[in-house]
Amino acid sequence: MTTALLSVSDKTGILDLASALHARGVKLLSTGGTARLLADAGLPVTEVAEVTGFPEMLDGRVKTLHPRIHGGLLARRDVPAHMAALAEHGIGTIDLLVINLYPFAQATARPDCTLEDAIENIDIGGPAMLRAAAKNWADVGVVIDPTDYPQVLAELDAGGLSRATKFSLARKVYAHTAAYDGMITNYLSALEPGAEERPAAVPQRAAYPSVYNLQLVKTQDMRYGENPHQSAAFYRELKPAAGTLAQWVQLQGKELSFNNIADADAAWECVKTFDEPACVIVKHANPCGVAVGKSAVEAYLKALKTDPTSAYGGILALNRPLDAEVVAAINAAKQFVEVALAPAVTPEAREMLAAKPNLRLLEVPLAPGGNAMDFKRVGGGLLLQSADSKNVAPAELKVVTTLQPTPQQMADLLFAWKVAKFVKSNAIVFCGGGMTLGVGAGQMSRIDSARIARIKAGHADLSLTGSAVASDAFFPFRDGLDVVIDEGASCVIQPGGSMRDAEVIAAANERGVAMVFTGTRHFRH
Ligand code: 93A
Repeated sequence: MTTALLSVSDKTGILDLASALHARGVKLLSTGGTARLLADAGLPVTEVAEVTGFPEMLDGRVKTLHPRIHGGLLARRDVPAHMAALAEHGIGTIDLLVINLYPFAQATARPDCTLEDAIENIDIGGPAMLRAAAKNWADVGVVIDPTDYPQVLAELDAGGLSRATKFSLARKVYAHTAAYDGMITNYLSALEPGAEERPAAVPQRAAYPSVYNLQLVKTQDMRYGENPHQSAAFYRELKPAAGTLAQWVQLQGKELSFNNIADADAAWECVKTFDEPACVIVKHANPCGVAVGKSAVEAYLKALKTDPTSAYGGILALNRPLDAEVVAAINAAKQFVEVALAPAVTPEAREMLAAKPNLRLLEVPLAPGGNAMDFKRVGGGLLLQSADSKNVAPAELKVVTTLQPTPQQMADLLFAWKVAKFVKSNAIVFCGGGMTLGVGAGQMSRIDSARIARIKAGHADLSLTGSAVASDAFFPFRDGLDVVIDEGASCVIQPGGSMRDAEVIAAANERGVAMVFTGTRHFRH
């Protein structure tokens, strides 16, 4: 008979699994809390304490740490001496292990978590059993992820778990225990200095953000990285945050490349920030056209107008369903699209896009939220910061000039400000009528970004006269402001906060433009 040991902190779904195992003739072993739950539901269950001959002790710190458990997990069924040792000591094999660990992440996420709480939430016996079972993967199925329950049951019905399944379950285990120990390490090293000297029952705060929730699984090897001589893979978070790109479903097209994913992310993060129908076209990590409209197609046509040359081969994101009208507009414009992504693609649009087998088409669930953390690799280390999820609130806006922006100008300024956040610094973005008119990105000088934005508007036959302009960071001198006004800006939005704000405000007043401060900077590197 197959024996399963079930020991779970999060008991969601465990009763269903236990009943299903019982119905298939599997003998159930379990630790205290889990055993009680199964027994209360009328399932026959043997407590681990009965097997070990020891009660759970030391407040539960020692439950399963015993040769009668670890022998049953670690004995190789194909080594006669192992089986003889089990027989000699009256130890039964354990063939299936279902575990989820003490909730260390949830416990330490609570603001009132003390060092003592954190320490008591470090699971010892669970990881020991997991590592034992995963080491003996050929003989023991080991399950940590409830989404694997159905497959395990199906394979049991078909005669037993396959080697491939057991191996893949074991691989998941080591990723899991490594991440679990990693989050303990991160928690302890992020504590404020001297935490060990304070009473353990005093809530402890992290001195800096911790990466401890990051659990990654490799989902895709790529043909190459940013360049063909680089190798690359995509690692997806085990639980990506709502609204993030990683939840994409690819409907058609070639495999996504490294640059496709990076650019799709930039486009998605930007398009998500708009409530009204919006379209963002990205090239090399920068938006080369952003627009809002009454419909997806209107937004697309406006976004394309900003810089049709750069848009060729770009990544196109919509925050509304991609429909037949948008596809017809793409076809009419003869725009070559590398990747298109939207919360949904209508059946007509899918049919039309099937004629473009190279176009990678993605559906990404649109939901509020996003990444909590942002990372940047540097030589020998990792820079970690909370994500730039700040959206300026109306109360934070300060008109600093004698001239007040009109409601239309204010709408254009806020649109430009949203876009500037997604343009590499130094960012200068000219907008008007719900679309970008010129985007100057990634220059070492703000003045050059302004000039480039003007040049781009010229190429697209767009006039900057009367436009609204956003600058991702303050103007350190009046010269940058003078350039954008020379190019045609009638109103400006910027963080403010320069030593020479007075000089810059005086310049705006002198030249008769309205200027708004946001108090927030949006550098993006
Ligand atoms: O305190 S422990 O590290 N010592 C153990 O021997 C042990 N064995 C299983 N924690 C241990 N567990 C964990 O108990 C499991 O990983 C699981 O998270 C939890 C289930 O306990 P219960 O069934 O009593 O609710």
